[in-house]
Amino acid sequence: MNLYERFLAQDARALARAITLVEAGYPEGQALLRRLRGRGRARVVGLTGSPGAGKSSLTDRLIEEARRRNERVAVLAVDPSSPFTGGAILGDRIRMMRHHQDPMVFIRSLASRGALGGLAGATVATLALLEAFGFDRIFVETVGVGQSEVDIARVADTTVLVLTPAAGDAVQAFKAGVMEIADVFVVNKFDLPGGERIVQELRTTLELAAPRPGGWKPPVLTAVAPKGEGIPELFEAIEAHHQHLLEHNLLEADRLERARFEVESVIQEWGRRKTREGQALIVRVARGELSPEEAAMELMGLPRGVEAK
Ligand SMILES: Nc1nc2c(ncn2[C@@H]2O[C@H](COP(=O)(O)OP(=O)(O)O)[C@@H](O)[C@H]2O)c(=O)[nH]1
Ligand SMILES: [Mg+2]
Repeated sequence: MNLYERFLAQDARALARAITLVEAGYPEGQALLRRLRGRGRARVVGLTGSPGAGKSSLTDRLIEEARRRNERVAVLAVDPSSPFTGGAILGDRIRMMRHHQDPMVFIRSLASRGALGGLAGATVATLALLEAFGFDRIFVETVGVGQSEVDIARVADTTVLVLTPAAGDAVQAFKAGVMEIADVFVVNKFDLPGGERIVQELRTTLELAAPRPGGWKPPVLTAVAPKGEGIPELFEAIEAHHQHLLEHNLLEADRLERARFEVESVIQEWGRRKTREGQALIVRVARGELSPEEAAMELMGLPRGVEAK
């Protein structure tokens, strides 16, 4: 059997191999993706927040909750901070280790920038593979508040922002504009002092925020991940948001946004590569001999005088 057939036959190793090919940007991966894209449909839940906020610990508990509901679950841990399989991802793996024995749970990390659309592109492509494989739910864990290279809110149906009582965490979120993009807020490490104050700050800020599509009111929840406290409530909030998307016909808009993000990622990565290759043109821009637009047109192989609109 070839890879495509093994994939369709539900061979988990074929899925892992397919992701590796896509992540590395090999044409074989692209070809496979083309045949599989559009199959299946999962509820995609993004978890974002500062390193150490408890995203992996929460995900571990959310997997448990999803399994209790008989869902087939995939987890994608994306680490934009390290080009190699670094410490953060190792920690993610350890925190979710107990699920590795469960054939209905698939855990995978991504850190490579090899794919055509960089790490962001690889993330969306991997989501397509996971959906095609038949997962009901996909959790995407990504580091970074706001400025993350993987703009999780644009690829997930529901975005969960994980905060902690640590001073400055919420302030940072307000600044980075994450307040506008998260659908559910959770103050994890609620066993530490200062939790109640953060919850109040968040609620006040959210009341003043601009209305959301369909009038969604983002809830602010609390959790103590290692003890499993607040997990059923968090899962319910994620489900309520999904229900809201369904009722207001917002899911299709999410998918359009994901496709737009993927195309943008390819263009961006392509631009980056071309710019690196076109050193001679860059030098001429620096000298004032060429305008940046002229250099860009040349790098893209477009005739001069044609403006990118
Ligand atoms: N006290 C406390 N510690 C927690 C809680 N959740 C996670 N941790 C710890 O915080 C550290 C970072 O957690 P992790 O899930 O790896 O965070 P991530 O970097 O956001 O994925 C680990 O040592 C966890 O055991 C919590 O609710 N309370
Ligand atoms: Mg983690």
